[in-house]
This record gives sequence, C-alpha cells and structure tokens, in this order.
Amino acid sequence: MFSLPDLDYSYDALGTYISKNIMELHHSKHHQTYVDNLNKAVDKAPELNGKTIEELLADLDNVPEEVRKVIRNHGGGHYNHSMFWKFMTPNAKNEPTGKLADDIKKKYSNFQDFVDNFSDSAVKVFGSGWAWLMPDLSIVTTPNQDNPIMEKKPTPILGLDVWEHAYYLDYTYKRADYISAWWHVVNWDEVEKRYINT
Ligand code: MN3
Repeated sequence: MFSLPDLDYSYDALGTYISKNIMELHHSKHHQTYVDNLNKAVDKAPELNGKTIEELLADLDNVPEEVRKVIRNHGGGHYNHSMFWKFMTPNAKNEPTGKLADDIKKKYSNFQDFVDNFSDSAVKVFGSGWAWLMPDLSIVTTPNQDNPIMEKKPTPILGLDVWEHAYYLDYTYKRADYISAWWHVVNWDEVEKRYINT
C-alpha cells in the first residue's frame, strides 16, 4: 500500500509564495487522490504487490494493460508530488552552492541564465505537466503526471508542477508569476544532495 507522505513543513510555511490554501488542497486532496487511485489499481493486479513506485513507473510496459494508464497517471502523480514537496522549503537559500553551483555556471553562463531557461520551459508546457532538471543539468518537460523515468531516463534532481491546481488560487492564469515566486522556496540543499548522489 502506498501512502501520502507528510510534509517537512506546515501548510502555511511557504508564506505568500504558495499559500496555505493551495498547499493544503494540493497535498491533502490532489496528492491523496493519486495515492488512493494508485492503491486501487495495484489491488487489481496482485502481481504488482511489493514493487516500489520507481519500479512500476520505470517499467510500465510490464504493468498489466488494464491498470497501466491508471498507474501511469496516478502512480506518476504520487511519485512526482512526493518529490515536489521535498523540492521546497521555508528556509530556502537563494542559490545553490558547491559543485552544483559551479556546474550550473559551466553549462549556463550564470545562475540567472539557468533560472530563465528553466522558467521559460515551464511557462511553455502546454496544458498540465512538469518541468525537470536532470542530473546532466539539462532541462526537460513532461505532460500530465509523466516523469523522465518512464522514458528510461535518470531521476530528475528538481521538478516544478505547472498544473493549474498548483497555482490558480494564488496566481489565476499567471503561471509565470507562480514560477517567479517558486524560485524563492526552492530547497537547494535537497537538489545539491540529489545531484551529488546521482
Ligand atoms: Mn500537482
């Protein structure tokens, strides 16, 4: 059985950048729904019992066809959001440090250039989806609740949810404003840890 992970901070911790209202609905309703529907799908396919969420998503071809779409969408939703909560913190530093900072500056001309590139990719996701930073510091996007691991790519080290449910209550249609605010709460310590370990 998969379960909803606790947040490392309170619903109101991200202040004006992402409101308590959004955080509470996003975590306790949206993410919970992904978990519930994932569990129902796994119940229908007992051969999947005991597999981790990464194992399921990285090998969707071997998930029985009758539950494959639900596991892709809701398992992807569970996996992506479980990471997304970790990618944010109320105690954010403004920029990465150490090897990650150095390597971002090698790949992009400076940190702001990286931020602009990532933001641009996230703004341009058509409809619902995610923008990701990969371990090679490339930026990719996926539709819906897809994740690069479904395409046999590595686990991303940072990701941004650009579904309307992630920002509409605070920013209405202004996705770019949400993205600008989100940079203030990015948990660079977490991203650095994932970068060093991949
Ligand atoms: Mn979401």
